[in-house]
Amino acid sequence: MEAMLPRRSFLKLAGAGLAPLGLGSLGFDSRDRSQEPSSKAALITRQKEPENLESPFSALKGDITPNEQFYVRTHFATPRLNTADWHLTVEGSVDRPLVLTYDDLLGMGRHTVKATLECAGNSRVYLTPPARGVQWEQGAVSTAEWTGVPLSAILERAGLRHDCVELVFEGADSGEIKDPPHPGAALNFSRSLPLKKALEANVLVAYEMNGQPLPRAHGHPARVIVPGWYAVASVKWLKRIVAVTTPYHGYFQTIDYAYWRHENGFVERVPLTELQVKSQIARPVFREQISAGSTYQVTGAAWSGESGISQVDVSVDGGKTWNPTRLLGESKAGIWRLWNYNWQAPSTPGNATLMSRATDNAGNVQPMTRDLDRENYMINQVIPIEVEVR
Ligand SMILES: Nc1nc2c(c(=O)[nH]1)N[C@H]1C(S)=C(S)[C@@H](COP(=O)(O)O)O[C@H]1N2
Ligand SMILES: [Mo]
Repeated sequence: MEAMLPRRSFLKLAGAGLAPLGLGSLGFDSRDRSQEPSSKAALITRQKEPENLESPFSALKGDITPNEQFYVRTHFATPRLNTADWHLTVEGSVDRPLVLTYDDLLGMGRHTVKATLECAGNSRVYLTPPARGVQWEQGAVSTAEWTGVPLSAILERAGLRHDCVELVFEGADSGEIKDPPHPGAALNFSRSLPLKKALEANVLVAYEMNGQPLPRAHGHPARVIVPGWYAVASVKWLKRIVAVTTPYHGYFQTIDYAYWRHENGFVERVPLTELQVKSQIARPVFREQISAGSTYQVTGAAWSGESGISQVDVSVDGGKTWNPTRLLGESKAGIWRLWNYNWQAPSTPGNATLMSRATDNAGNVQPMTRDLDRENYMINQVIPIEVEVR
C-alpha cells in the first residue's frame, strides 16, 4: 500500500515524473498534494468509493480534531489537483473578473478561524425507520483551525455589483447522481451562499487546516469554510465563484441537503443552513460495561450554529431527571464545546440509559423527538446511550 512508504520518499517518487513547470530545480512543489493518498487509517470506513470516512468520536480529546482523525464526506471521486496549475476564477456580476493562482491566493491574506464541521447526515444510523444515505454514527463531526483569505476580500477585489444576491461555489469534483430525481448527465458539486452570509468576516477560502496545507481529502488546494452552517456549504476543491443575480437552485440545495419549512401556512423546500443545537456523548459508548459503584466521567461535546452553548445537562435515568455538566472552553457559535459529568454509577448491576441535552445562548434546546420535515438530515434529537452496570 502506498501509504506505507515514508512520506518523504513518497513525495520524491511522486515528483520524479513531473515536468519542472516553474518549480525551480527541485522538480516538484512540496505543496503539491495531488498524489497524496486520501484515505486515513484512524478513521472508520463507511464507504470506499466515493470516500466517506467517520471520525472515532469516542476518542474525543481536546477541542481540535487532528487532521488524520477528521471525518471525510465526498460525493464523487476525490480530485487530484496540484497547486502549480490550479486556478480560482471569480465571475458573474462583478466589475473585475479574476483568475487567481495558488500564490495569488496565499498573497491575499492569512486569517485563522476555528470551526466545527458537521455533516447534515451525522447520526443518521439512529433514525427509525432507517433513512437513505451514508449510515453515520456520531463521527461525521470534527473541529479544526482553518487558515485562508476572507471571502469578502476576494469579492472586494472582484468588485461585486449591486445586483448580486448570492455567490455560487463550484468544486472541481463531478459525477453522476444515481438516485432519482437527477439531472441527465454528470454535474460538479456546487452550493451557494446568500450575499449577507458570504460577507461575514469569518467565511474563508481556506488553504490550511490545523497549520498544514489543506489535505487532499479536505479540498486541496482551497475550500470554502462557512462557520456555523452544515458542512455541505463548505465547498471543497474550489475552482469557481460566480456572483449571481437570482437565488441559485442547484441539486445540493434543493433535491439534496434541503428540508421542508413551514411558513405562512405553506410548506416550502429550502436549503439547510445553520447547525442545529446538539450534544453528543463520547464516553461511555453504546453498551459499555461500567463497574457498579464506580465514579465514571461522562464526556462529550456540544455545538450550535446560531450562538454559543450555554448549558449541557445529562440524564442517567432515561430522561426522568437532568443534571448540569461542567462546560469547558468558551461559548462561541459554530465551535463545539467539550463538557463532562461525574456519574456515580449505581451499586447494583443493571442497565442504565444516559442522555445529554444542550441549550444555546439564543435559548434553543436540543429536542427529544425527531422532526419529520427534516427527513434524513439535521439529526439533533437526544440520543439515548444504554450501558451495562456490573
Ligand atoms: N466539492 C465538494 N465539496 C464538499 C463536498 C463534496 O462532496 N464535494 N461534500 C460536502 C459535505 S456534505 C460535507 S459534510 C463536507 C465535508 O468536509 P470534510 O470532508 O472536510 O469533513 O464537505 C462539503 N463540501
Ligand atoms: Mo455533509
